[in-house]
Amino acid sequence: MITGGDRNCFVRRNLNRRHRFEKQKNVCNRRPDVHDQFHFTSIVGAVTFSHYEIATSTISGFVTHNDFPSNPFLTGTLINFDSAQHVKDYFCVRMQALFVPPTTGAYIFGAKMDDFGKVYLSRDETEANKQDIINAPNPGTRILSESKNLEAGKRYYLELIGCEGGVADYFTVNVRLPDGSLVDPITYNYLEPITSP
Ligand SMILES: [Ca+2]
Repeated sequence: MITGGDRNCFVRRNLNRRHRFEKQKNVCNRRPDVHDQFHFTSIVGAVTFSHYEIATSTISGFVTHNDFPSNPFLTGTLINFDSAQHVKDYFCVRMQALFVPPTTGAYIFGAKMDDFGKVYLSRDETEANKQDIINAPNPGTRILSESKNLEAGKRYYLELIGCEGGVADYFTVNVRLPDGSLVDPITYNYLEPITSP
């Protein structure tokens, strides 16, 4: 169903792979070239995802825009810290969740972003204490954070912001655990939802 006038539309889609069943609710200002690309799920994921129709070549152009952060073009939740690929050109995204370490030790975060973006980690579950740990000005390569000593079971606010210009687009965050294994992307079993948008 298409309704007009409300840009704060909430889209949640059920993508049941077994039955190839797809259900879509409450779609506002629907633009098929955008909405059909997102992997939203009826299972409420831990990652709050927001898409902004903002064309910019810098992060500062994104975070100082009038639509950021409270007026996204659409929002939804994702199971993993991984956006859709090849959505469209000229947009920005924000992904937020709480990272919960399974063990105490040293963690190294990584990101793959096209065109560019930043990853923030807080020392606790609040956004107010976030610091940027990854700044990726160019697409393609996996950019690593410094090693972070984290406590098992504690909640750490984790955020990605990024923007796409043209051609390919993807935004994903991964992590190397203290035992050396790589979780790419960070999956739902290491994440909890943020407590406030
Ligand atoms: Ca691109």
